[in-house]
Amino acid sequence: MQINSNFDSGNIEVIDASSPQQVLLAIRADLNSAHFQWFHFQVSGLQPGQRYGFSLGNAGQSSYKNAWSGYNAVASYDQVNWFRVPSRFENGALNFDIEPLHAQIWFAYFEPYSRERHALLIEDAQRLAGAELFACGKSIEGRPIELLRISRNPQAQRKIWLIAQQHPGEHMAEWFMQGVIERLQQRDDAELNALLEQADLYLVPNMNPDGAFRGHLRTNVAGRDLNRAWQSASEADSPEVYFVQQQMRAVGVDLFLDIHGDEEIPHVFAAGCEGNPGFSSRLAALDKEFRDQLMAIGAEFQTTFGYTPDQFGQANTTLACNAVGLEFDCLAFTIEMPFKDHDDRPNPHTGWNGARSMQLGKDVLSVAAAMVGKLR
Ligand code: GEM
Ligand code: ZN
Repeated sequence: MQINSNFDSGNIEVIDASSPQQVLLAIRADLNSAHFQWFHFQVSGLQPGQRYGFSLGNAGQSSYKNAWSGYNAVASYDQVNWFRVPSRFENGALNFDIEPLHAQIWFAYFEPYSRERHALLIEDAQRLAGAELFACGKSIEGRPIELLRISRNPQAQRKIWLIAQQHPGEHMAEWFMQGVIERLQQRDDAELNALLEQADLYLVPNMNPDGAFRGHLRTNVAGRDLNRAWQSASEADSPEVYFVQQQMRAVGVDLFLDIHGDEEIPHVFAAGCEGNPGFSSRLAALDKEFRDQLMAIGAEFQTTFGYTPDQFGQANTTLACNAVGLEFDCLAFTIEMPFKDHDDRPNPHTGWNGARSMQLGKDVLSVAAAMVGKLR
């Protein structure tokens, strides 16, 4: 049996693989950071039908150690079809067993979104969705931070921004963006065409390519949490945020969505910028309407569970949602998808996954279309 994680978004360290029924593993921390939770590794040389047991022994010291209860690991024999493997968090370790159907299998914290798939997405956006590569920043390790613009009407007044995967382990975020870009390829979509009559879309499908490639959970390679860098971004240690902020200031923002994943809460939800000092009754009404509209169209979304709303004036403005909402006096959300499942409509076989993330991206465009005329 061989265990490998030396690949795009791979993360595992083998502690002791001498016993196939109790393979002892550990998750590696993000570079220059203590954060860890994301794992992704390949096991080959398996005997189909024999039972194998895997134990992530340091799960209890991970960034969100309470998130392992109720969590089931994802697995795939082909890296396309991913399914959940019953997992147990016990004695500080995440344990799961399998009697594999094939000689090799991949395990991950969530359905991975690869750099190869990202490159294809950027290509399809330009070739099939009419996007232009409006600008391109660079991560610390020199990977591109693509800013795509979809502009179908030169007179369009509104600027709608979506950025994704500031936290590199939250792979559901770029799946969401693939849903957005797939829908933009539909030219007979009346709702979408109405949106694009009034607004240009600015999309950053992946804010943290270095962290995604390295199998990080939370930070870039300088160890910075990009979603705490929006008041102090620098070209040295957070060029990813620095670049996007520059572009936002040049273009303007009328609606901002920051796409994330959440380790603990088994539901899809949104966090707004209600704690901002400038959070007016206008923005409060738009915030409520956005949520109500997303529920009304039957999206996998809910408003019962989520983060505790910030008290007025208590927002942490180092976060993108709050920083952008404040600076541009605009409607702004952090959109959160679960690493577990959306328990309002559970799917025990897959849990929350890439396809459901994509559908949410498509649904959010419908709400943007319904609200574009009210953003200012
Ligand atoms: C979260 S955003 C946290 C927002 N909290 C409140 N109370 N609004 C983060 O960056 O910690 C997003 C995420 O990591 O998914
Ligand atoms: Zn996040």
